[in-house]
Amino acid sequence: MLENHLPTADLQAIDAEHHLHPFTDGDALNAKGARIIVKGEGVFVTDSEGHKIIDGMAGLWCINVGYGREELVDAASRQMRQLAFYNTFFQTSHVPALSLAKRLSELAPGNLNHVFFSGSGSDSNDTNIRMVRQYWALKGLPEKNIIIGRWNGYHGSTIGAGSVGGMKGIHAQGGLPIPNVAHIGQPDWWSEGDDMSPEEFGLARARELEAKILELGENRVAAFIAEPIQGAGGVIVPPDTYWPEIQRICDEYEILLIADEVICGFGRTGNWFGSQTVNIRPDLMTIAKGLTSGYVPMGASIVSDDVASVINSGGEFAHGYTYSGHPVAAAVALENLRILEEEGIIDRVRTTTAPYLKKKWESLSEHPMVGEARIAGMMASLALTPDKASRAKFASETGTVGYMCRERCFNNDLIMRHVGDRMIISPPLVISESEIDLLIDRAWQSIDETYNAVKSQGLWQAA
Ligand code: PXG
Repeated sequence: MLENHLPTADLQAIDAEHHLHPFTDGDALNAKGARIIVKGEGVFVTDSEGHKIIDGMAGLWCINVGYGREELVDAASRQMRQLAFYNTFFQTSHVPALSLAKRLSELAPGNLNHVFFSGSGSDSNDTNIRMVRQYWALKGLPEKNIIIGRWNGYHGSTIGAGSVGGMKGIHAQGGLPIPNVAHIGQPDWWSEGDDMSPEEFGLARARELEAKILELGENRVAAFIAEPIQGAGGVIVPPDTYWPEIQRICDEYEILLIADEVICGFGRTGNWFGSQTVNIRPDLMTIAKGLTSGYVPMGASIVSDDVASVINSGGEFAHGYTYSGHPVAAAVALENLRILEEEGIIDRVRTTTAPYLKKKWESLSEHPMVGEARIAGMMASLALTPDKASRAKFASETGTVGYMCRERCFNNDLIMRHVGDRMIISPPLVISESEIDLLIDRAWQSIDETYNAVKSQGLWQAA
């Protein structure tokens, strides 16, 4: 193999010396050494030792059109030559940003016709927090400022986004949550549904929103934020009863609905947006990741005619980012959207590859250690369990078995992540049927190796 880099050990030493990693136990990683990824092609990445790994996570839920797309490279370089940067603050605009805003308005459902650009999903959710509060303030209701999120929901890790998210580990560090944020339970039937049917549980969890609104007062609640299908929380696909009831409650109590589409957007669930898959009518949508297929950073909020007209009528909205609508990012996004559309990638996901993956993925539940196998389009999860019938958790600390499985996947050249003792995938949308077969073979082998290790290490015990 041709190498254009230092030996792995040297790269790891530099990384350990100077690079602080996100969401990482630094000392533990530095003792072990990071795996260094040097190349991406299609649905595969290659590490510095030459292992070709199938990327079951699409980078980080983002590389929807796959690695190595020359069209995106060309779009970026063309735009850099033409106009590498200009801002959109002081009464100026530029062709890539306005064109992308128009295109997103066409693609987004309903009356979502206005786009506020940012650099990431976290930024966009911070924008949303400020925008919904400003919306109600401009309508003369400044007290209607509480945002309700969900425990185990993920909306990013800035102070605002981390606050409306429901990850307790994030709240525990750095003085979160901000004031006027509340949380309700997640629709995770497998772990929390007890003796209810999934349908009953879906309704019960949706009605927690109503109860919370009544507890806080309708005049205090600005918005509800949720992912159509939770991603980072473990690919939690809600029961069918959940979303219709949430939509009813938002309508009835005049609560703005923020659909966080950072993962679900741009084809992940087999439609352009997860909101279409679960059939909801959000007032604001958060997007990032698949917007540019991760080639360059970009996020945005797509908001309704009503939200935009209220915000526009209120004088200056004192908010924005240097890179709001960055021309290079916008040019790449436009090209990425063209590829998704013209190659029929989302249609193929919906009609062909997602159904194929579903059949294969659900077959993994024949393994003795796999409880439920859940899937929506191209995002899927497995609950690992020592007892399927009772949906038992392992007696070991949560995540012990999941981590063992993740490590075995990595050794078997498959990137499959764990969230606690759930295994999750979210492959590039361009994955082919034969690549799905490879992914599933490696997943089964890794689960089986984990199972043998769990048994031999005395971990096959229910909590
Ligand atoms: N909303 C959702 C639904 C996300 O999944 C964000 C917002 C924040 O986006 P940025 O661009 O600020 O990271 C995300 C990000 C994981 C993992 O471990 C998931 C995300 C980010 C990092 C790790 O699954 N999602």
